[in-house]
Amino acid sequence: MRQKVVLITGANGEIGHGLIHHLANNTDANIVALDVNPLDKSLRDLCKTYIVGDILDQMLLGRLVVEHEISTIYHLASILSTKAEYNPETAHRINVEGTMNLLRLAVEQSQWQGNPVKFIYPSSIAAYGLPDLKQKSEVGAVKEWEWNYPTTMYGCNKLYCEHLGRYYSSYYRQLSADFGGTETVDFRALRFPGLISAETTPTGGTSDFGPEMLHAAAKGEEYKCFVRPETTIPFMVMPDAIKALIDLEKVDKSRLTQLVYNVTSFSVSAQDIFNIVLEAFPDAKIRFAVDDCRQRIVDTWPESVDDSAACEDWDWQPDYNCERSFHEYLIPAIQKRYQ
Ligand code: AKB
Repeated sequence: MRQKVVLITGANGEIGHGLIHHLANNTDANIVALDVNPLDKSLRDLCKTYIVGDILDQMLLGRLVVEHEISTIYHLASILSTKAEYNPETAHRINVEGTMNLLRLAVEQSQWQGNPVKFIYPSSIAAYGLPDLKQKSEVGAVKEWEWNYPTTMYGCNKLYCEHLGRYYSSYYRQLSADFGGTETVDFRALRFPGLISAETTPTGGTSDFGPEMLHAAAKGEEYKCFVRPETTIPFMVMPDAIKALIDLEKVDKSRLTQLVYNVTSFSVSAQDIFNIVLEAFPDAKIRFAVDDCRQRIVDTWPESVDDSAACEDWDWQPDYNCERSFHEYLIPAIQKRYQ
């Protein structure tokens, strides 16, 4: 008998770390972790198995379903917004073709099992694209269907993959004779703001100035913040991001009125983060040195997002506001980590 498992792609990343810890400590899920790099040693004992491999490797994915009955997929693997701009075509392959491979696997698994496989997909505020700073300051909290004009390859990939999720869950092979008669994937996506974790630092994102400022200050390292002080975007700490993924996975499908949900916690400027960091680490060596290219990207992202649909449909509420995020989670944990 094949065992029921939860598949996590991009398991070595920031969200992967938090999610694996959560699932291992709070559920009896058998975790199969997949990443292009060997899984961090600290995570290995928490997983049933870990596989080093590429989501573009069809043979590898084929072998996965031979060996496991996959009930839920957390598809976390992706190339983030800054990194993707250095090689947009490669990013497209990984972010889009990789996602399609997993969606296809999920549909096939759903049909074999006679039950929909849940596909939990972290999308991003990068799916939005505001035309200029005037609009950015005037539009307020954006709703899921507004300003869907991303300017980065990563943002385009995320938005398109949300649509692919809708296609694979409702219209896949819509001309086939048995269309509608078989189970399809149960796709659910979250649009995350910039994420900040006390345990890991991000690589290749453009919201990274927030976490990088904090971690550099705690390590006593110099840091050049690459956006202007007044630059504002929404953020969320990792425990809330994990909570959002878990809550969305758990909720009964009948309560969901859409496939893609904004979630947010607090909106702050780079200057706000600088002030909080300096108060906690008075010797921090941080200065602002704007990188015009990365600034242009952040300028297209909204100052805040409207997460009322998530609040109404599945009772979403972050546990951490700005005050609690920094003073009860980030600063104490980071101080301890780099002591
Ligand atoms: C990035 O900066 O690319 C990500 C994101 C906002 O999705 N952190």
